[in-house]
Amino acid sequence: DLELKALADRINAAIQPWQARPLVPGAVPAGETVPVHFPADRRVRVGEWQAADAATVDKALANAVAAQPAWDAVPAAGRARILEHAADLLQARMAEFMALCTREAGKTLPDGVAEVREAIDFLRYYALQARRLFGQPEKLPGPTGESNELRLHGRGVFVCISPWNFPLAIFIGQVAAALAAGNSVIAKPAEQTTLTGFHAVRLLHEAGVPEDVLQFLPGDGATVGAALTRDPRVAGVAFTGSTETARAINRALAARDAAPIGILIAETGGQNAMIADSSALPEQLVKDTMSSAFGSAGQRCSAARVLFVQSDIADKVIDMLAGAMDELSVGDPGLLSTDVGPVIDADALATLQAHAERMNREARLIREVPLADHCAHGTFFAPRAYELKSLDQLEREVFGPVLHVIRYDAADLDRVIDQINATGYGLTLGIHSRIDDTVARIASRVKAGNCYVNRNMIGAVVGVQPFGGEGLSGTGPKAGGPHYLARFATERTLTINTTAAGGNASLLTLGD
Ligand code: UN1
Repeated sequence: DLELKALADRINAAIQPWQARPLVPGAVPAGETVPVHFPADRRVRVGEWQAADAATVDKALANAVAAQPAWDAVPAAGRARILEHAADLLQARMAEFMALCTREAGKTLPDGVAEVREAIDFLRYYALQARRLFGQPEKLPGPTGESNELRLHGRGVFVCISPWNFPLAIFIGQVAAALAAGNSVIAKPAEQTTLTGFHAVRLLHEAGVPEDVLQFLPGDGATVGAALTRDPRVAGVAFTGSTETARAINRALAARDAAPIGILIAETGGQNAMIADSSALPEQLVKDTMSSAFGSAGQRCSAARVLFVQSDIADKVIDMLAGAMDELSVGDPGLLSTDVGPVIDADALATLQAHAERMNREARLIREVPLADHCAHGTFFAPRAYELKSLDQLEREVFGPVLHVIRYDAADLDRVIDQINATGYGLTLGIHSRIDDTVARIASRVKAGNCYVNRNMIGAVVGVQPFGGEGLSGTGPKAGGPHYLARFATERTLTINTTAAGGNASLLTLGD
């Protein structure tokens, strides 16, 4: 594909020293400088960024408080137009943002395209929802002589803490929703993908978001994240990342004495299963399992971690999986031929290696994809698949290109369902079966936010497949769904006695 090849060449030529810093009007940031290296070759320096110091965090909060009422007073259509303008700018700068995703996060080119497209979808979708929900007050029927209406307003200052695995899409999704609802926003990117976040914020400013309404605070969770979430000026936090961090944020919000009760919108991890019975079409099952487990180097919270396969077809499916894994190309994410790029950093690699060491002792290795020599300079983890006896052998979410396969007998399907539910997570679920009753039984009993039947189990489409989990996987509401925006808002009911002496009719125009 010539067009994609030209794009790839531009992206690979774009090895420039990117820079990022806090974006806080009136502050003179004095934090330390952090270098950024290409995950596929740590010898390549991609850029550097300056972390926010405590005084900059404080100034950002003061700015955000001061700026919010005027932003909330902008009609929803005005806020929506700015987000739509940002979507147009992003479309025009696709190659630049793909380059950032590849160089900073190690994303493959197809993943980079998907990333930019999803960010654009979030901007347009939340703009649409803002017009629908915030455009007009909702008139509510009531007794004669009274008028009742419901209006939505921004809650105040919203902090958006985003993950490195979708450095543009989820970053922009959270920020766009909080802005659309009339909040001022402080965006704290994942440290690993600060450069991408910085350029996204600059683009939103260029589209028309005032600089004090959207501020950018790079830094680590302990310094910047914790300072924000314990501050009484913060009305709410949108967070995507680990379950442990979500709990810590929840505790910090709750511990703020004399502060408004803060709300948390969290999307966290999963222990996602694919269940395949003997009626599954093996070719389709293997293709969908491969993309769900190894796509994006398994670094999606939606990824398939466990394949439960009915014993009757297990040997055949495992053979086919091993064969498909032999075809995987692991390497430079800037090459069009690459299927699996590096993992995000040395910590992620060490965690995966420790898991593999345990699995090598306790499980049967189905396949390990050998790494080419050039992978030695990057944080590459060889994709692998293991056969386990039981789901209990997995302690926690394994965030990388590792698939675990477990056989089950037809009579044990209910036990499989119970085991999946017993993990406490409830994010994605895959079902491969041609038997409608089986599909219905599994889908109705497994607690999972997103259930996919006879297809892969990643890549939820904004506005069409609202995404998010339950239990240990998150609080909801679902990102890219019709209820997400309302959670960023507070509701105000206005009730007027229209028969009162002197009449309050003039009030009816309040706020219009
Ligand atoms: C995440 O990986 O943090 O459906 C969540 C999908 C993506 C998952 C995003 N929207 O695969």
